[in-house]
Amino acid sequence: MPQKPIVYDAPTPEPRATTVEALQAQILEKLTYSIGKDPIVARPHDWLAATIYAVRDRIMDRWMESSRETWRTSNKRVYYLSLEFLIGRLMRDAMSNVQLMEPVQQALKNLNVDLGDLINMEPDAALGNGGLGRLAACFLESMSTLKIPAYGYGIRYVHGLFRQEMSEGWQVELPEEWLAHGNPWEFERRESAYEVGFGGHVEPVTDPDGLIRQEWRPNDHLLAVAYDTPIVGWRGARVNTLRLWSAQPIDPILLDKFNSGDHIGALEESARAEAITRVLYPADSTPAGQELRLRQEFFFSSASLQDIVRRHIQQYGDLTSLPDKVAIQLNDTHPAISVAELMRILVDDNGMKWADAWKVTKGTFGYTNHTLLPEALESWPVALLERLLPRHMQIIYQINADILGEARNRAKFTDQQIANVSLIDEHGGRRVRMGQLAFVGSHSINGVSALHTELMKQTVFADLHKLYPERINNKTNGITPRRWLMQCNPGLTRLISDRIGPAFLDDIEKLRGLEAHADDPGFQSQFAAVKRANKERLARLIKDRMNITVSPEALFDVQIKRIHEYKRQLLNIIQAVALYDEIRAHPERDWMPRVKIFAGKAAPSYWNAKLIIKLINDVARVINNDPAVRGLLKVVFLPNYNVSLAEVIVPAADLSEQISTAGMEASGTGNMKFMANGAITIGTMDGANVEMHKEVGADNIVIFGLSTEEVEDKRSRNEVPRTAIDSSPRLSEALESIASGVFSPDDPHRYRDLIGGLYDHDWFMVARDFDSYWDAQMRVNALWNNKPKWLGMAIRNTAAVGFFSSDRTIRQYAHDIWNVPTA
Ligand code: 26V
Repeated sequence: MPQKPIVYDAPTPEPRATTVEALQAQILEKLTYSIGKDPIVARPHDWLAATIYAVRDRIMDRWMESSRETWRTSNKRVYYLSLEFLIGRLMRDAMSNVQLMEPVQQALKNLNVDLGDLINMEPDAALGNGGLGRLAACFLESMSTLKIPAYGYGIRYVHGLFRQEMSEGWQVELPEEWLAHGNPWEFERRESAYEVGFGGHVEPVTDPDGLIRQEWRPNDHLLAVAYDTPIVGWRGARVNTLRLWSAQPIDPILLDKFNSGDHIGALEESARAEAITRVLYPADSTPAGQELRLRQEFFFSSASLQDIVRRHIQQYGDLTSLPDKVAIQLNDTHPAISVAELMRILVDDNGMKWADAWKVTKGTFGYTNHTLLPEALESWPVALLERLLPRHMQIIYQINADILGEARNRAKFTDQQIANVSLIDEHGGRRVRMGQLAFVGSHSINGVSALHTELMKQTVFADLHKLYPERINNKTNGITPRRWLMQCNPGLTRLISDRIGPAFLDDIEKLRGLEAHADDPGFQSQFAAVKRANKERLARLIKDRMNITVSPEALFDVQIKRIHEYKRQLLNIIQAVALYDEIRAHPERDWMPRVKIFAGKAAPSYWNAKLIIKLINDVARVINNDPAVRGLLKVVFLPNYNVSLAEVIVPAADLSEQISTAGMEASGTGNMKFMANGAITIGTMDGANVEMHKEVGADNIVIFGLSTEEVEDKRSRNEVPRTAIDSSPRLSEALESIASGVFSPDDPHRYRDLIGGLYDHDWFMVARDFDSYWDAQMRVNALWNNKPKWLGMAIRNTAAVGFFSSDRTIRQYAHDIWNVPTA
């Protein structure tokens, strides 16, 4: 029988007042009684913590009400399982979403504290690598905004993504200490702790009623302890929970070992347990089968499923109704082992029949794919899975037998097709393909842009798509307009509101109303003034951090994202070199000043990506210090790219570089952030750029380069890049200067192999897209020189961004995949 939660009908506390006076008094109270600091000696950190506590209190009431409501109404819950949540700072987001920015600012001012200073001191929670993790964070905020009862489940990494520093232009990685001063946003929930097992063996046991079932007896256990963070929706619509798991030894004081005198052994054991949640893996150049990574994946999947199942049983009593009341979304394949774990829970722990359990499993899971790059598709050696998760390996074999049977008998697949849909990759050492596992265990498999979804059907999942043609669907990514427009660009938000009214704050598609004002000179000059102020702020940051002077008059040409060969920062920096040559060769021409701004981290083991960072810095040093350039071109690489830095750079950008090799960027979401903030995109027909082109119109975006089909064609014909290079004197000259050491006199051969790759295979089509890119950049120059034209385009970009709101994306997930209502 369902165990209803205890009905508590005694009074609950009065909601906290939100007046300036109340806030001021409470910040002081928190400082004194929660932090234990006299305001006279309080440090900025203490004020930050006190302010967060005061804001947090005002979120608690809504948090509890949200959860009470879900219990009361028996509404379906959505669980978003993700190994990454790149949430960044939370204070401004929370304050802004519950309309507390102004009273808190005033309250602090009365206390002689500057809110802006505090905002900038909050550590940036970098529990993710890039787009996939940031998407998860935007989705959480949209789910709260749309009043969907939802939980994010992930890992509470002690160290988020590494901190990047520069040493003579090379990236060096340092540990990120985001928890050093504690984390006032999180609540440790010791009562929500689960055991997670590893290793051991499987034993058949006979039930009292004579049925034989398998029982997994792990030989290694640890504890998953929950830490909860509130996620506030726009106007406090709802507050959902981000629940992150931390690993601890089962017996935190390891009594047995201590009592037997083995103090060191006890400490070793606890360090070993805690190691699981110590670091986030930086998406590496090869996802080598690190055992610890697999342990992380199972650890958080198992803890999350136990939590979900416990809550469901508590409310509904049995597990057959799981798909009606629970939707679990797998963010990429990282939680894909959940498919086998849920089967184990249903069949082994709850005695459900295999076929029924499989129905429940498929009805519950949805899987989102985020990349087609073969080297990024996860697979684990069978031997490793067998050792770490012996029962799950058996279950995977059983699932595979069922699927292959279906493929052979129902679909009449050939041997090659059978091999393609198999969960086991038999080439060179047997491995379990996590993409295939996630696919067959889900009722919905989605890509993240229209193009990417089409390519999924044609490539990685072609045969699975033939077997299950109704499963693949598209959900084009989105970004939350709260963080990426309203909070990071209050100037633009105010301007828009003054012009078309505030309705767009609640319905972002209303931004379309701006189109009517795009060519209005008065509005254009106000728009330009906002951009100018944002550029001045970024110019100050560049001066402070890099001691480089850039003029806010110049075109700010920005490429900020993970450094990867397919994203082609190399193409961008080669264009800078060619421009440098051209400016010196033709000083008489009417050049317009341009600043190329780069930021991004490279995976520590990804040599070419790190070399590209070094190249950008080498080129920057030469160009920035050459008097012949007369300041017409500057190159800046800003270290330690993260969410907070993006929030300063994006509103200041004029030109957004989205120049991946066609077919390789699943979606991109940075592209959407720039669009919202009135930057013009220079980009390839890749990922979501294709849909941006459609939404904003061909006249308001600068497109160049090979199409997906052309890239595919050149690759399949093994076409040599030589001709593209030889026929372009501009490109040849730039490549020769880089390869011969013009920018690296201390080590003239530094870039020989990097550039050699372009002559040899040019897998990413840098050489073959160069001329087209150059021409596109010259079109950008012409547009920039026509200010009314440029501003009209920029405004039309903001006006057309509505479709790329994560509210739209989440509505589609809710409607098509999760079957839950939205506000
Ligand atoms: C991972 C790896 C790891 C090993 C080698 C190279 C490589 C290349 C890419 C990746 C990314 C894996 C998944 C991912 O982060 N995808 C990103 O997801 C975003 C949100 O859907 C999307 O906007 C980006 O286009 C996509 O790259």
